[in-house]
Amino acid sequence: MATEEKVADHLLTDLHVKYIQSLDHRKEDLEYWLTEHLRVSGLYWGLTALDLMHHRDALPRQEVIDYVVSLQREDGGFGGHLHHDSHLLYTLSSIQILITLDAINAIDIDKVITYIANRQNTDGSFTGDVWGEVDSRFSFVAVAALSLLKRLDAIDIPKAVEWILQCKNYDGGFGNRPGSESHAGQAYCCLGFLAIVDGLHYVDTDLMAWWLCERQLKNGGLNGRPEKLEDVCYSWWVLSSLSILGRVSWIDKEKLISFILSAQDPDLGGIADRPGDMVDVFHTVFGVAGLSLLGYEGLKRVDPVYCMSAEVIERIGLEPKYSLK
Ligand code: GRG
Repeated sequence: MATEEKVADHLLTDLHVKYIQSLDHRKEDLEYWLTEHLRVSGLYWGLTALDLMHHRDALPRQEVIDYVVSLQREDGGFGGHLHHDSHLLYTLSSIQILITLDAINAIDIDKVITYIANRQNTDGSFTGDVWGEVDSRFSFVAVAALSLLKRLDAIDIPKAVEWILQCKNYDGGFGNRPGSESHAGQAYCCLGFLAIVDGLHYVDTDLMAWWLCERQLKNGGLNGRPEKLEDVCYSWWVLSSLSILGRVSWIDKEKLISFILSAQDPDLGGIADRPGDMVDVFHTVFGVAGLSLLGYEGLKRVDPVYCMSAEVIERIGLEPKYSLK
């Protein structure tokens, strides 16, 4: 846990690498078992943080590939861990890991495309799994995964756009369903979705960027919606959205950098939601990715839509379709 007395003023890369490497060996921690259902997303967060810090090889490549391949189910989707049911969230994480490791051909790609396409409803929305929860997160996840696999043709894009636009609110933000409150996590999903399908012209850029930059609090941290606490993960959800809109300059970068750095554990590595709290790999990746968007020295450039290193996105030949100002 970070202490108030000891606050790091730079990114503790070596400690973060060791912290991420240690995560698969913490079987005595209750948290290890409580997070089993999202293990593959944890792996994607850890690998992405390592990649951005130039340490992609700090995890055993072949072991990671074999594990991810073993998660593909008969329906073509991926579960969060061995023998878990398929879900779109874990399907995207699996694809992101395999593409980062240049091993996407290790899986049955046609089957995964069928799984994703089957998640689309007739109104254009997507369910996360066969049980039917609908959320704008799942629309983003579907198009992100299909575009990484170059198979956007597998779904009805105009219908998907029509549904996402119903999630847009009068304040410029987006909710998780039509009529739901604007939230920064959904801003990222809906903007990322629109960037991928060439639909950013549907957004009132200045109105939305204003709502997003109002998320910065006096201590430099960002919150996810009005009257809420700051949290390091919004350094990603808010900043990636501002980056897609070309408006990162609308927030105070130095104050945000200091806030993220102050949430590091100066002894054991990892980044927490806010200074003094316990670290976890979710806040570690989104802290590091946020710093990358802020141009923090020594980090690889992150792609603001896919949350993977820009180098990987370029390697697979995807053109950035958003402003990177
Ligand atoms: C490829 C990076 C990537 C993501 C995949 C799953 C997903 C797509 C996006 C999630 C977007 C989202 C909804 C993020 C918010 C996560 C979060 C911290 C939710 C907490 O919500 P509340 O209501 O917190 O508990 P607040 O801060 O509003 O009090």
